[in-house]
Amino acid sequence: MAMRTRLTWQQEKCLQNYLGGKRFCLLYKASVQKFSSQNLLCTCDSQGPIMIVVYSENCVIGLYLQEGIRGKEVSITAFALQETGFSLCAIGTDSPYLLFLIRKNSGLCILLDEKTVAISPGIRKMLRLPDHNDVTSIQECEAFRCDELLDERMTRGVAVLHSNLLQALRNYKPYGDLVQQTRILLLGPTGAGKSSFVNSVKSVFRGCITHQALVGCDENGISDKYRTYSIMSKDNSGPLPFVLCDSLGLCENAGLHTADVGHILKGHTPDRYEFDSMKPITPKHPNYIHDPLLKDRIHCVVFVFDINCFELLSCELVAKIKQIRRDLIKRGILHLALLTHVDSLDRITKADLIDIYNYRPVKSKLEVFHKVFGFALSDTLVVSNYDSEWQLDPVKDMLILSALEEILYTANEFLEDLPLNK
Ligand SMILES: Nc1nc2c(ncn2[C@@H]2O[C@H](COP(=O)(O)OP(=O)(O)OP(=O)(O)O)[C@@H](O)[C@H]2O)c(=O)[nH]1
Ligand SMILES: [Mg+2]
Repeated sequence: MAMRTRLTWQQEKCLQNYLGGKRFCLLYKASVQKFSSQNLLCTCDSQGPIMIVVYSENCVIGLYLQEGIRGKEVSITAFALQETGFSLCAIGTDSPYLLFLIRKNSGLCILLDEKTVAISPGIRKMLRLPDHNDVTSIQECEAFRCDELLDERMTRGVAVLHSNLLQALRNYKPYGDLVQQTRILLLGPTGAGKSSFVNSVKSVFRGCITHQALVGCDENGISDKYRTYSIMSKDNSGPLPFVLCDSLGLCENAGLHTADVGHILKGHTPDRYEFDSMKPITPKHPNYIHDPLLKDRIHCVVFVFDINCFELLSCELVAKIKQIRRDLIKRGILHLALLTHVDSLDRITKADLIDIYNYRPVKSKLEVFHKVFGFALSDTLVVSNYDSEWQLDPVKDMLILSALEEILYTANEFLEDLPLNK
């Protein structure tokens, strides 16, 4: 029967993060392989980095041995997981074998055969453990091999996917050559990451980080103009066949006017139009596009939300967004949702980003999002925008490109579905 760890999912995630992106493979479990130091040491010998975890009634105490269990001295880090949090302390170098023997002046000693762990007052203090007893009884002990979360095979897989996506998007063409560029409108609450998504897409195609669209934090919103962004490909072969349209954020009372959304959708709003939250654009505006063509219209709308904050939006704003969505449905305009800031989810690691749609907290966020806004799970995309990075990251790129691929194919479905006489 396969052994299962006693670590909870949260504890495992916490350790993964604190120990620098590790994946744990359970090698030894005292209740299965006997409470025997000999058994533990034989099982873990020469296996690479090792984590030993002992479970007592009140807390989980552990040791991390970066150089693993071998015949020579290795550096040892102790940690404690308690309800109040995580604490870590380096306890110096020692032979891993000596950790299991009683010694004078030793800081920490696991007496597995006696089912006890002895911890000196100094180390107890650093680990923020209660100091009423130096010896703690052990209920269970487990030892894990610590593998890199992003191993070579995964990194290679990401690189292949990344280059396939980039190629697919470079070959993308608007359906039936009806337009030269499909137009994607980004709508969403202030600070959701609309302009950052524009920058992220630009960065991926350009091959370096760019900050063309202004981003930042301001409760009144950063973007105040309607901006349409073409994306240049790295080889200077001209603009890519899609345009990202960035807008003023949606707010309860101020922000983008609902009537302005209608004007943008129909193609009346010119690039760089300065929004007025109180007054939507009128045909009297000098740059108003009076007879918009199919190329001026919006072919797909993307509602952008911060994955950490959509549950905190006011009822008024949720109602406003739902109203815009109903309007889109009435007009037959296809739309998707894009959840940003996924990198800021508690305890998320780079490896979780690779398989983000199967990452447990994201799955539950998507279900809540579906309940609040009614988007189908398959119409809800997840990205981590470039925020403060200076270098591209293949994993982030992969998420941005897969979201973009979905968006562009949705725009093509809209074009394909247009009545022929239009
Ligand atoms: N960590 C992280 N930060 C992000 C992400 N997307 C955006 N940000 C940050 O969130 C803040 C708001 O992002 P913007 O792109 O300006 O948001 P916006 O939707 O354009 O906001 P307005 O123009 O004000 O409506 C900025 O500080 C960004 O750097 C993301 O995916 N992850
Ligand atoms: Mg913006």
